[in-house]
Amino acid sequence: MTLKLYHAPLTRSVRVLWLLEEMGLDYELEVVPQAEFRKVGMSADYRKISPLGKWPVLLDGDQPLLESIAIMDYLMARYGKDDTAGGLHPKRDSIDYGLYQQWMHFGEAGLTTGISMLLGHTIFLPEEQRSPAMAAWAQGEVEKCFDFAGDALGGKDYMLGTFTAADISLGYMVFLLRLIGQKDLLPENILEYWQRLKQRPAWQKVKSVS
Ligand SMILES: N[C@@H](CCC(=O)N[C@@H](CS)C(=O)NCC(=O)O)C(=O)O
Repeated sequence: MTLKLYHAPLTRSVRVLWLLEEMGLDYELEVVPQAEFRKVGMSADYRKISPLGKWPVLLDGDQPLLESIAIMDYLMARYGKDDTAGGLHPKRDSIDYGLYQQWMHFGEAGLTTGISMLLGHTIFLPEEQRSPAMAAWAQGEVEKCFDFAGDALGGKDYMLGTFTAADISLGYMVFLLRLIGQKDLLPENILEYWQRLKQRPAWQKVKSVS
């Protein structure tokens, strides 16, 4: 097995790096420095493995794979220790697996529209093109989504009770919102959840790669 992760710190490739560490797999890491992120993303060489110029990309042998959640599912299915990938997901034929999939995908599919609009209209677009109305709408969407996640978390430590890969998916978005100064959109128990997540040994490794 030769796994190679193309990683851009702070981006969704954090999820894959975090999972590789949780699984204890061997992998190569190719890190793009923050300052070169845009330039490398547009380069013809990088576009050969990532046609949209995005991160993450996982190479398994010669095969490039895109989409952080799909890559996580793949790694656990192919290289997981047992039928729960060593406890990183519930058994596939259990009712909990449905709930696990819900949170796994909610972390990306459910949250991306609001978070992308928020990023665009508070950071990425030139100031004169930003719409305060769109930023306010996006904040409302993100807040609604995290109220839902916070209600479901309740007093539990993790979304399914015990730590699973779904916490990596959702946890990355909590990390991102804090990073962009939008922590006020998060309920108190989600902020506490993040404090727990960042104690994990695998997160220490993610944090050390920049
Ligand atoms: N749904 C994709 C999103 C990938 C994505 O948008 N990555 C961003 C960073 S988080 C990126 O590489 N952006 C660079 C660009 O669009 O130029 C995933 O989960 O992997």
